Order: sequence, then structure tokens, then C-alpha cells
Amino acid sequence: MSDFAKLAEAVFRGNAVSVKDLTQRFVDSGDDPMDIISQGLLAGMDIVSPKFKAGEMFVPEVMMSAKALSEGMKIVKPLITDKDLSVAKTIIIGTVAGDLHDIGKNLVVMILESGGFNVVDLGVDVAPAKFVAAIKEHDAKIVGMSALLTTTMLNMKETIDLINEEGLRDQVKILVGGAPVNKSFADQIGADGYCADAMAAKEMATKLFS
Ligand code: B12
Repeated sequence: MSDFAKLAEAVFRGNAVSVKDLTQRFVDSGDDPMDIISQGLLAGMDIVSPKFKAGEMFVPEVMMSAKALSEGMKIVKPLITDKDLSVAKTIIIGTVAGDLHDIGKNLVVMILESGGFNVVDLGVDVAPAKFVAAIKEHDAKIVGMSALLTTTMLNMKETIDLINEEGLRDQVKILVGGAPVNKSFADQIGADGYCADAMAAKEMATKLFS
């Protein structure tokens, strides 16, 4: 097994200690940070994605892989120059106003980051005005909203309405997710897409940016 394959394997296994150790070793021996990311860290998530989709891996295991990956990313990210991380790939994400659930949203954040996106996480209980301010500040092209309550999912519409009022709707694609949300609700409120899970979010974001 090549050394990068060992790193990928450690990500897949969710072994954060090993990921940190191997990543640091690659950095110390002068490997290109982008190679460490693409051939090691992201390659590990590429093993995870189809297994999760096929029901061979479950949420806690995926979270361990994503956490292990983020430990490696912490080491290499400061070494990446602006030319490597395109600002055009910025995604704003948050759990909508009144809602404090963030486990699923955090998983989406980790998986999107593993896909090389620059994710600005606004946290939980995010008011429509805060989404709007963040779109303007970061010149984001995608906004992701999460809601776990049937009451707060209505705040997705409030947020989209404000994005419209502020004249920003043509600039951004809007993705929604969370247990009570579905495709028909997404269509009803004027979102661009609904994703059932974090892997689908990564696939859709990749498609929207390409
Ligand atoms: C954990 C949990 C909590 C924790 C939250 C901790 C945290 N930090 O998130 C705590 C204890 C705080 C909590 C509180 C409450 N909860 Co709660 N909670 C849950 C529970 C058990 C699990 C949710 C979860 O994390 N799922 C796992 C994640 C991985 O799945 P997920 O969130 O769906 O995310 C995936 C996808 O949906 C998608 N996705 C998610 N977000 C996004 C965003 C985008 C952009 C995209 C593309 C995709 C995407 O990708 C994710 C990963 O694959 C659910 C029950 C359930 N089975 O859903 C109830 C549940 C959501 N809670 C419920 C309720 C009622 C409450 C409370 C009102 C309880 C109370 N009386 O206080 C409060 C509300 C607090 C508030 N204001 O938000 C109800 C909601 C009922 C309803 N119809 O609205 C549920 C369904 C439980 C139930 N059966 O009654 N809760």
C-alpha cells in the first residue's frame, strides 16, 4: 500500500490519531499540500461515500471519518495558498431561526469541506438577515439551510423571501435539508435543491459549481 493510500485508509477507518500523524509526516517530508489532500485525505472520503450510500456505513462512522479528515485538514489548510482554494467555491450554511439542531448540519459541513469547498458555518438559530449579510460578505454562490422541526422549516421560506427582497436570488443557489424537509417542500418554497443526506449535498454542490 502506498503511503497516501495509508492516509486514505486511516480517514476511512476514522482513525484521527493516525491521520494526524501521517499528515504531519507528509508535510515534514515536503509533499505538496494539495497532493496530501487529494490523494490522501479526500481519497479516504471517496471510500466512505459509496459505502454510506449503499448502507454499508452509518452516520456515526461517517462522522468519525469526517472528524479524522478534518484533523488532517487542520494541518494542511494553513499551507494552502489562495490560488488553491477558490473563493468562488464558498458555501454559506446554517440551521434556521428558532432551531438548535446541528448534528446533521455539522455532518454536511464536514463532508462539504472534505469536497474542497470553503464552508462558512453560521451555526444554529440563524435569522434570515444573518444569512443575507453572510451572502453579501462572502460573495457566496450556494446557501444551505437546515431545519429539524416542522415549525422552524417555515423559516426557510422566510429566509428565501428576504434573499429575494434583497435582490440576491440570482446570485445564489439554495439547498435545503433536515429530517422534516423533502423535495416537494423545497419546490414549494422556491429552493433550488433538496438533499436527503450529506453525501447528496456534496454531489449537488459539486454539480452546481461545475
Ligand atoms: C438530537 C436531537 C435533539 C438534540 C439536538 C442536539 C444537536 N446539537 O443537534 C436536542 C436534545 C437539543 C433536541 C431538542 C429539541 N428537539 Co430534537 N431531536 C433530536 C433527534 C433525536 C436527532 C436529530 C439528529 O441529529 N439526527 C441525525 C442527523 C445526522 O440527521 P439529520 O439532522 O436529519 O441530518 C441529515 C439530513 O437531514 C441532511 N441535512 C441536514 N441538514 C441539512 C442541510 C442542508 C443544506 C442539506 C443539503 C442537507 C441537510 O444531511 C444530514 C446528514 O446526512 C431528532 C429525532 C430524529 N430521529 O430526527 C429529534 C427531533 C428532531 N426533535 C424534536 C423536538 C420536538 C425537539 C424539541 C422541541 C424538544 C423539546 N420539547 O424541547 C427541542 C427543540 C430545540 C430547538 N429549538 O431546536 C422532534 C421534532 C418534531 C417535529 N415534527 O418538529 C424530533 C423529530 C423528535 C421527535 N420524534 O419528536 N433535539
